[in-house]
Amino acid sequence: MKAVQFMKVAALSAALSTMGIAAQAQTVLKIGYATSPTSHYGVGSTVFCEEIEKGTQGRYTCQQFPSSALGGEREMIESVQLGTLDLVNTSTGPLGNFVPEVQIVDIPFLFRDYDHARAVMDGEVGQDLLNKMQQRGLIGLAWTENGFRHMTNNVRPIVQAQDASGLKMRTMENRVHMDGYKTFGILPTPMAFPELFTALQQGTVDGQENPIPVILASNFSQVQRHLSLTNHVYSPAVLILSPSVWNKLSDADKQVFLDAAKAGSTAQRQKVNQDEAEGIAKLRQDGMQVVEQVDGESFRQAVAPAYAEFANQFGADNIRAIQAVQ
Ligand code: EAX
Repeated sequence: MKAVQFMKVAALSAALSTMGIAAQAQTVLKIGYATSPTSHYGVGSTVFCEEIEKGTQGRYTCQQFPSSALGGEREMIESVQLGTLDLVNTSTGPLGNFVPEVQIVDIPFLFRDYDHARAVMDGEVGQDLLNKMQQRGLIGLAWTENGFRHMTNNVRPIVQAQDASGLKMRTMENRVHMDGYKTFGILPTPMAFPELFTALQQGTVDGQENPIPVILASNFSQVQRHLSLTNHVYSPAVLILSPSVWNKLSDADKQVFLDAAKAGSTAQRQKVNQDEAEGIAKLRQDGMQVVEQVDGESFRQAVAPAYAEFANQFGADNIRAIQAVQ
């Protein structure tokens, strides 16, 4: 009797441990981002998830939390650092609060165009910054993209810097942006992204600034009348993994994750390109008044004096090195 019972227990525990191994063999990673599943962040994250699933033969899969379901970008980065969230695909907006060196890429009018920005982020400067993240408990897998930012507001069309003067604008929780935008005369109001739509709706702020893909995905045309293609700052984004996951990966799996992040980045940037090409007509249809010919020089002149402070903070050589990338 006793022997039979023992055998039963042994068989049961063997079965359980097999199940245990099976359950452990499939890890579901939680990934969060600010906008909808069909937005640029959704497209990039989905490709990343498909690629890690393929590359690890299904040992790693994702559960996606789009549309700020897990909070603002600052909160998501914090969660990834703590290991309560596995991945975040986030703009650099609040990232400088964790990795101060990253703020250099948030300087207004630093990048000439998409080709320049992508070359810098995928080159030595970008790689250095990814390495810096590692020292702060964040594994930067690859630079993705949010896009060049443009201003929207409910007061007047912005053609030159002076038109922005006196407007109360929501900004990201980003010192460099705030310092830069003050030179345009804007009254910067830092706020987490999930609060933004309501703030615009209720008139807590006059306006905001974001790339076309975000303006589209967030239906800002419902609550903002004017859009000006100011291109005043490039908004990089990055796919960040928690060290608690990274440290458990084999070398081969690490490579799969890095390659998947690259593929995700390519897809995300393609979606940004597509939104830039098709989105403005859509926003016009939705009733926005669009200023395409902005006096960029007036903005550049306004921000020029702030470059002395940026040079102090980040090093004139480092800024010049970014500007020199072809
Ligand atoms: O990353 O906060 C912002 O305005 C960001 O551009 C948005 O969360 C997408």
